[in-house]
Amino acid sequence: MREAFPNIKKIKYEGADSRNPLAFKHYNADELVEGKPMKDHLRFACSYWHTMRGNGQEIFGFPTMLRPWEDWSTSIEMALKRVEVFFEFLEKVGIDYYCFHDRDVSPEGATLKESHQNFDIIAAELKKFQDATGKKLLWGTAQLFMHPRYMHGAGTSPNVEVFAFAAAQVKKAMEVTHELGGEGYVFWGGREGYQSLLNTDLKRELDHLAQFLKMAADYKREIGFTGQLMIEPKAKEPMKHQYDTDAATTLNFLRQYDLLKDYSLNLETNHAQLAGHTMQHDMEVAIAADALGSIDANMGDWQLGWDTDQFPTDLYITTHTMLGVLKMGGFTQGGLNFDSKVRRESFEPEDLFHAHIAGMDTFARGLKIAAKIRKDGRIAEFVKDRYSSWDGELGEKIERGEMNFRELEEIALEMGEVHTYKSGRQEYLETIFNESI
Ligand code: XLS
Ligand code: NI
Ligand code: NI
Repeated sequence: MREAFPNIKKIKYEGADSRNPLAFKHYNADELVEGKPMKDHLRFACSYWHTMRGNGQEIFGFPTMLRPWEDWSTSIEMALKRVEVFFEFLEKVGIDYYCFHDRDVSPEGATLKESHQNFDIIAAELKKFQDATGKKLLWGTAQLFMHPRYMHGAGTSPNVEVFAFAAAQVKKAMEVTHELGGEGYVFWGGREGYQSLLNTDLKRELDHLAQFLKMAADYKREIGFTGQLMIEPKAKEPMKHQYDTDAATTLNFLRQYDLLKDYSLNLETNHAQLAGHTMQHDMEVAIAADALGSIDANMGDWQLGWDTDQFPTDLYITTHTMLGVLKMGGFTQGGLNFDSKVRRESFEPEDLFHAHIAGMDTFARGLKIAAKIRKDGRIAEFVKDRYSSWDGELGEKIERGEMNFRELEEIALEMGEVHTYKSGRQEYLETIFNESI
């Protein structure tokens, strides 16, 4: 096949002074940060759905994307051709990992059996290109939200036949992810929620979802798949309410059903924002529970209440994100998956490169700034000092669970009043943060 991006060569690092739009200014894959190459800190992944299947269509407008290799059909031939284009893209942009849904890469057939067969053909092609290029699968997933059969949910459907169908689809997607050496498997419950509580048995739906996830974890063990299983929280859209609302809600669900041993979280920046949080907040919550598996890197727009999936170009967000990643000691099987799409006005093939370069450079800077803040140490030192009263005998005894209310009352009566207060110094800390940028 003729190259899909004939005018674009492999993107190189040229440094901050470069004016070449098709070069990295900050992402220098092998440059060491805190003793580790940037590419191993960041572990970028490209999402097949946005990059290969996004056509720019939205509710008020027809497709806008110019994709010379596309016939926009659902034929197997087209699906095979897309794989080739995708790997050319990965090679040229210098991204080592990718993520997919079963139905992004291969067309749905007339029956489940036919869908499985289509998927096998494409999986073999993906394997061939992985072997030839050394590119790897970060995670796979099953698309359980587009087809009308899932209108009422998949694992939470009121229709048991749909539940069975969804289980079969996940089983197959997990097998293929395993065959392709995937490092993870994600559950994003786009339809696992409700539009109205008038027609919903919430308790029963949550019980079913837990059963679904339990069977998935059992099957993972059965086939010897060693990738991590992850839930991707999202508050809403397409449903009015989604059960995996945010990190804290999802962790509570996993704990309640004893699933925390098998599942971690795949957090998405835009989803944290939809829940009314920052990504930094959801990351802190997940890290505190030792359950941050991977990240869908993008960003939303604070003026809009939906999942705009923009490429992450906000330095504050990428810096906070990388501070969290460094704090937890880096990814193991996770990475930064660009669950991001070009704006429908950015319709040329070349825009796919500009968008990924923008996201990669912004994350590279976020990483360097985060490392600088850590090296500077003033913020960490401040936080440590803020809690220093707990480092004395009283604090240690309380933390060890060796005190009771009666004893504390005695101490408080003796004190008469609290006399030592320290400022929170928020503005001072924000200035240190800004100095590092
Ligand atoms: C949608 C989700 C989806 C998941 C994978 O909002 O982000 O793309 O990442 O199903
Ligand atoms: Ni996502
Ligand atoms: Ni999303």
